[in-house]
Amino acid sequence: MKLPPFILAQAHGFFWLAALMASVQAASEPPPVMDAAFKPTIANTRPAPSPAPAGMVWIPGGEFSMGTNVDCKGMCNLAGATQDALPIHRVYVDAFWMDATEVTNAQFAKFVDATHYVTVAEQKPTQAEFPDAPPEVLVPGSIVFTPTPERVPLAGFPQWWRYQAGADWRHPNGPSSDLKGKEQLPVVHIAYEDALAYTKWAGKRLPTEAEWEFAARGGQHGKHFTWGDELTLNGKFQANIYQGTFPVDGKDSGEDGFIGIAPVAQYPANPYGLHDMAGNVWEWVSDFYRPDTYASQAAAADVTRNPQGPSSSYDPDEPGTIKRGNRGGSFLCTDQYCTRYMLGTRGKGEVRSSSNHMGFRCVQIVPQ
Ligand SMILES: [Ca+2]
Ligand SMILES: [Cu+2]
Repeated sequence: MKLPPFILAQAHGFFWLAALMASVQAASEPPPVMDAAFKPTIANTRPAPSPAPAGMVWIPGGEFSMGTNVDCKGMCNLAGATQDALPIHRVYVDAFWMDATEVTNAQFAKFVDATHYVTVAEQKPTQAEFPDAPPEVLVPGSIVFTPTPERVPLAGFPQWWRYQAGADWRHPNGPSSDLKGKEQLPVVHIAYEDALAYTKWAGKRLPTEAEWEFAARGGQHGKHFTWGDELTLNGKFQANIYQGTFPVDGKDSGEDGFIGIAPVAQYPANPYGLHDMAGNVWEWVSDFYRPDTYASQAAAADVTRNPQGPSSSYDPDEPGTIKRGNRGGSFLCTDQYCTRYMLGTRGKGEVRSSSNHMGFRCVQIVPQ
């Protein structure tokens, strides 16, 4: 019997996609622990050292309210989808530099030219890693968005992803695709260890989840978006997400200016000078994922200082997998289904999985 390729995709941790977008906790779960209201961000006042590292902007650090109480029951009909972002709690992070944009194909190519690094998607999966997979499906590849011919139910196992043999960062849609004209698009098909390898080569590191959210909020507090509380500003989209009937072929209207991934920095920066902290591609953060991280932090201290995340991961939707945080949402996010372009919402990714909406950006630490 020949098993369909998605069996491998599942083995690859594909369920993180389902988990990301499906309900996180049953509606019958008790309400979250006491949820303090948002309080103003108290940014550090230390001026930015100079010169700034190329392509990076200064994030002053400080104390802020982390999390979101956006009405998750109304969020794309996914009850409880943002329970893991509660309670809102106070966190302090030190100052750091952050890439103004997601890492581009051109930047990642320099890294690979210099190091001959081979990403996870380019490696043949081993029988040891996937003992139950038939040998013929153990081929290098990655997960690629595949629009459906017709409307499909936006629940259960997502039908708009396929495990594509030969898909990797150089071949974002499979072997016949390439990067011509895509130099300034964010690199995708990046697993966690791929992002980590790049950051080490660049003398940088991945942001923690708290650093990422502090930076995304741009010194403001309690907003749904960096630009305000409405999805559009003066009728104009401020991020590359998805408009039209999701995920039907030909139905992404591209009203925001882009169908599919956009080159970096096509939308106004947030107050700290960061582009695309909402939409375009998901970004890895360094923390292990647990849905109860915020509850633990809130219970342990009035202000959690420089949190590094829990010491191991746990995702009730997919126990036994190892997951790290993903932030910002992607060009496939839509208010019909998944609005994780909203500030404070959280995503998660199985560390050896990659897809054509998964990228990253780096931070660089300065002596405090
Ligand atoms: Ca778009
Ligand atoms: Cu989304």
